[in-house]
Amino acid sequence: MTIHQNLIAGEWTGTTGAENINPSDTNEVVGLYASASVQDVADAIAAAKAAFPAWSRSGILERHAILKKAGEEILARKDELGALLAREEGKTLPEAIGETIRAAQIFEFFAGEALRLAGEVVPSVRPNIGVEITREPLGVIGIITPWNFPIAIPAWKIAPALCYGNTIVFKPADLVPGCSWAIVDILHRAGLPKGVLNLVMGKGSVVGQAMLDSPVLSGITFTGSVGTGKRVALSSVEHGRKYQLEMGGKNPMVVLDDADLTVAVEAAANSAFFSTGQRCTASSRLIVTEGIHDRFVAALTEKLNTLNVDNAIKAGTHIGPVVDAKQLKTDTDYIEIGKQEGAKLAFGGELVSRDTPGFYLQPTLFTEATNQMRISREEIFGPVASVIRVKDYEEALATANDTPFGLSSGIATTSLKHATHFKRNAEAGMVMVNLPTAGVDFHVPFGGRKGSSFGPREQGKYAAEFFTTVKTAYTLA
Ligand code: UN1
Repeated sequence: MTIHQNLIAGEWTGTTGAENINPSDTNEVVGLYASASVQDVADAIAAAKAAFPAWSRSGILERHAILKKAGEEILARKDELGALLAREEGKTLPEAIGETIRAAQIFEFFAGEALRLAGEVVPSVRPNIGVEITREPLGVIGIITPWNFPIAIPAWKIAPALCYGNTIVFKPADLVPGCSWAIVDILHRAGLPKGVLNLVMGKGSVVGQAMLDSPVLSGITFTGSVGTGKRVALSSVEHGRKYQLEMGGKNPMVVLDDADLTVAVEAAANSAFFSTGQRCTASSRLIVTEGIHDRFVAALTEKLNTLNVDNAIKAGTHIGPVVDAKQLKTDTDYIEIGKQEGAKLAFGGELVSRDTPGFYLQPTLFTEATNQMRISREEIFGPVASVIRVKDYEEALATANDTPFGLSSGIATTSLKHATHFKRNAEAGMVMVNLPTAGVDFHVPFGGRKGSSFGPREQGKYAAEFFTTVKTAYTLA
């Protein structure tokens, strides 16, 4: 099997690596991907540093053209890249193709942004002085991405980093290097000068750690676990660099008595179980007022009965496998914890076997849960959700906000009054009314509050906040 190599200073390199295994069929090796050493990371960082002066002053038309070309190629290859994504991560094929299209749209968006870079000219408070406020590229950016969005998250960090003139050392999750390798290959062939984008695949403990230890990086943008996020933060404080963290969620979906039951059930099922619940925007706390509680549970359970858990690339699969054995163990451990805590297992909870050997777990729903149980407080990151019964809207809102996290918060209601109040008072970075908590647009800010996120928002024009640094220049007329 040929090895997919790392890209360092414009050269493909690396002779040893690791197998990328398909979670829908553990007999299938999706590909062999190089593992970078600490020295490789040092070389990548040096290459990105050397490439920075020229790239940070590159013409906006050059940046526009490369980003546009990359977006076009990703879009043209959406079926092939979507299938690769489904095979390496376990998302269903339609979800995987959708995510690939989204990655293409992100490149297209930032291709446009490259042509819209602008500053401000304002008068000074002193006579005969002009003030210019401009944004300059930050420098060499470390990008560390998670396994659950193998193409969209790399796209939404790489595209703005390049658009605003930064150079990059990029470490994708070692579980899913395939789509990341493809994006880097596409950008390399689209004409990025050497050293502007460096790919270092491999383990967090080696590659990620070497990035955190580097005093050269001007910023690190990270999406992943709370534990690793903390280490990114601590190392960044030590080195005095900018950092941006997107971490966990324990997102609530409130269902009020006046909700349209079909809308509520669709939103809850999507939020909790699509993408196998492996989204930081997934909803795992369904907070339901007592007047609709029993009807909602009955309708949601009926819906869960219709969802097929199977091989991600098989037509008709609604929920793919869990990503690997370790995550599956976390999920099943939490199911046991939920039972021991006294929540009632209303649906699922069992492993299932299919034609191909994979990590298949039924969508799992608990009822009679309280917001104090561990299954309601800790992020599980699997197809496991619980229903928490509450008296009224006020208790629902208080329960929704009673969490260490604050990424996305949803409500199903037909009341304008409650929807309006919830939008204002939900302690979350994103609020969804009659919509799933997950599945966001690519052109508007993404991010959360409290333990979910730190630093400026990602995506859309708000991405400039992290990837640039502001300069204020005064000139005597
Ligand atoms: C989405 O819900 O569309 O890791 C995106 C995650 C998030 C992305 C969610 N950063 O799940």
